Amino acid sequence: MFSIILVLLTGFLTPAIAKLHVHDSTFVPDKILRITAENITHGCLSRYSVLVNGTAPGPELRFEEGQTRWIRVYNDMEDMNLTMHWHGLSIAGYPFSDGTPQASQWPIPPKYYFDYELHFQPGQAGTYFYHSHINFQAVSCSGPLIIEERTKPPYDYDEERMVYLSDVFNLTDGQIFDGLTANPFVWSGETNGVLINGKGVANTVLNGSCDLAAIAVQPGKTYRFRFIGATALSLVSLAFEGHNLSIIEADGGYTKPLHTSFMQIGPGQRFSALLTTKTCEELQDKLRYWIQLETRERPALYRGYGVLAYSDECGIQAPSTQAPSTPPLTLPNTSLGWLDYELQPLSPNLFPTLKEVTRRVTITVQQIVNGSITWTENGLSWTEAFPRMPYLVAMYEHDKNALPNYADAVANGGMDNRTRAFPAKLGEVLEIVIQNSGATNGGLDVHPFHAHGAHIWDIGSGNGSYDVQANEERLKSTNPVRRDTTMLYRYETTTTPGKDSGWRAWRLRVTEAGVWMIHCHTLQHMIMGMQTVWVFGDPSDILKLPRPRVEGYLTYGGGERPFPCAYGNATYDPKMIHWDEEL
Ligand SMILES: *[C@@H]1O[C@H](CO)[C@@H](O)[C@H](O)[C@H]1NC(C)=O
Ligand SMILES: *[C@@H]1O[C@H](CO)[C@@H](O)[C@H](O)[C@H]1NC(C)=O
Ligand SMILES: *[C@@H]1O[C@H](CO)[C@@H](O)[C@H](O)[C@H]1NC(C)=O
Ligand SMILES: *[C@@H]1O[C@H](CO)[C@@H](O)[C@H](O)[C@H]1NC(C)=O
Ligand SMILES: *[C@@H]1O[C@H](CO)[C@@H](O)[C@H](O)[C@H]1NC(C)=O
Ligand SMILES: *[C@@H]1O[C@H](CO)[C@@H](O)[C@H](O)[C@H]1NC(C)=O
Ligand SMILES: *[C@@H]1O[C@H](CO)[C@@H](O)[C@H](O)[C@H]1NC(C)=O
Ligand SMILES: *[C@@H]1O[C@H](CO)[C@@H](O)[C@H](O)[C@H]1NC(C)=O
Ligand SMILES: *[C@@H]1O[C@H](CO)[C@@H](O)[C@H](O)[C@H]1NC(C)=O
Ligand SMILES: *[C@@H]1O[C@H](CO)[C@@H](O)[C@H](O)[C@H]1NC(C)=O
Ligand SMILES: *[C@@H]1O[C@H](CO)[C@@H](O)[C@H](O)[C@H]1NC(C)=O
Ligand SMILES: [Cu+2]
Repeated sequence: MFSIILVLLTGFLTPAIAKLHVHDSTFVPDKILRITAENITHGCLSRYSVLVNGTAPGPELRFEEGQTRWIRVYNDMEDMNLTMHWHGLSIAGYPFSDGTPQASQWPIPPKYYFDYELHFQPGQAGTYFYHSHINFQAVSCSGPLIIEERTKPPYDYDEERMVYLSDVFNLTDGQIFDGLTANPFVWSGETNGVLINGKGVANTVLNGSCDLAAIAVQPGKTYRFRFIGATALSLVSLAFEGHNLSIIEADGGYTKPLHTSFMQIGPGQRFSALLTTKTCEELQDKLRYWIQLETRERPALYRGYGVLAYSDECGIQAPSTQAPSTPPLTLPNTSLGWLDYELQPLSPNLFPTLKEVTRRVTITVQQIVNGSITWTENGLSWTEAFPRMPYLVAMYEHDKNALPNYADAVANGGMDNRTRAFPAKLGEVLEIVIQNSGATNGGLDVHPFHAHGAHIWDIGSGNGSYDVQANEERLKSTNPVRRDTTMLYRYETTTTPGKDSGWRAWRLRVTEAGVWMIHCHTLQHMIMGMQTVWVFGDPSDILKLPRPRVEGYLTYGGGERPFPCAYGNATYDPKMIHWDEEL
């Protein structure tokens, strides 16, 4: 009897552990990111911030679709956890790589590192970014992530340029987090400045002492501008003096060209647009054109600038950059429903029709003001502090208390209250309606909603309550695009408490098994509870490998443990699964 068990055990364990890869010095990650917390000057303001390789934004990462790559992320901080999320990428099949703390993985403890294995599915070429998913870290701990096509992009252009937008706050991440979660509640303060490519002026008058972003261009060329909304809070309206744009990509998907004179970019959104520069003749004697940006939907308006700087090959002398004394451009007020029902995919995208929809889930969001201030989704909040362990880990632990109950969830409009998770079966076609409603004090806000895991088909937005038939009429003769972050607007600034007041709707084919999040991308709102967790597929769909192979992923790092560990440190080489070999 004993020997049978021994044979069974060794027969089971030995090959299993042998198939783990030791990431010792012979393992060379494709990219390395080192995360520190340091004092840095952003836009003339000194602040203690979380940085990637010592800078904000962090270094650009560039990969090709079809590749599988390893990115090592070192948490060099003394006292803070870390995860890294690859915003917009669909990485089903690589279950512990999505970087959501307490959803798909344990955070990386201080002085540990984690090797993220990422696969860039064909068809995903486009503009993304990476950012920490912990507390307020993403205000500075982020950087561009570009996926290139293996062959040629579908549009011709000469070169690329980046417009990476980020916020600067006076208070530190820790002060902001503490205030937002305190009773009485303390607000973070408004943004102190929106930077372009890490440059700009925080809350002071422009006077040249603080560098503006200068984006160098040459006459007579076509540029692909990549816009990345890495702001924490700011919904940004932005335009180029004397130049229009043609949008060709939204959130990693190519679109038919759409002409526009301005951009409106919320936290988490990305776009590409073509910009054709003027010829020497058209330039006449002007080599510098303002890029003007303004925040929207906040009590204070921040206005900032960058410069589109032409080279002087036309024989004109470039003047020094003088701050405009009055704004050169008039940017539009919030354009409600910007691009909705208008933007079209470049190629057919299998849009799920209303007939195909198997279930509608409405998430009503509401702010509860009662000393503390929290955001609720169908009456409940979700933050990292809620689950005892990450949902993916709980599934391996067979922790019945942590597994969402599908029947309960369906009976309760989509959410299982006990685990506060939204489970769905593979093959379902969901219609997800995010419904804005008046706060307990009547307030309303705007929210950039972001979906992890798979791109959704955006079916628009509107005032009041969602009306299926009315929206179906509006969708006629449109071709919805796939997105991962779209805006829930407000159509008035206050209303009756609890009254439906604006909606955003999506359709989603549930194909990617895993634990994914859908949340507002305003970092303050996330900390205040505006997040949901979705579990796609049954445990048998999600748990592709049995224990003990995944054991190293199941405990928060550090300490002695009987099994190999997937998190490494200065004295311990992690033992990891190479998921690409298993699929
Ligand atoms: C980040 O810094 C590390 C060393 O500090 C370096 O090895 C790595 O290449 C840098 N990463 C990028 C993407 O530049
Ligand atoms: C950052 O600056 C603050 C305020 O000047 C100072 O108290 C703190 O010690 C500095 N921290 C580091 C890590 O240099
Ligand atoms: C880091 O994460 C672990 C696991 O979730 C948690 O127990 C711990 O309190 C966190 N540490 C900090 C400093 O937030
Ligand atoms: C940030 O601090 C500066 C300098 O003290 C102050 O002028 C500004 O009003 C502050 N901004 C915010 C949004 O709190
Ligand atoms: C301009 O910059 C100087 C040098 O940093 C600073 O002392 C001054 O206060 C700034 N002026 C304004 C109006 O912001
Ligand atoms: C930009 O487009 C607007 C119409 O959308 C047009 O009125 C304007 O002349 C265009 N400007 C340039 C520089 O092409
Ligand atoms: C924006 O809205 C304000 C207030 O309704 C109005 O006064 C202003 O003219 C509007 N600006 C533009 C550019 O439409
Ligand atoms: C305030 O509202 C939150 C969210 O509904 C709730 O958890 C908390 O108990 C309430 N606090 C008080 C003092 O009513
Ligand atoms: C789930 O929680 C919400 C909000 O607290 C409540 O309204 C609802 O009745 C609960 N549903 C179930 C099935 O417990
Ligand atoms: C949205 O609907 C409310 C209630 O019907 C109305 O008061 C408000 O003017 C509408 N807002 C817009 C922008 O249409
Ligand atoms: C490094 O990791 C190993 C395995 O988790 C752990 O036993 C050890 O205590 C860690 N060392 C340090 C310095 O944290
Ligand atoms: Cu929000």
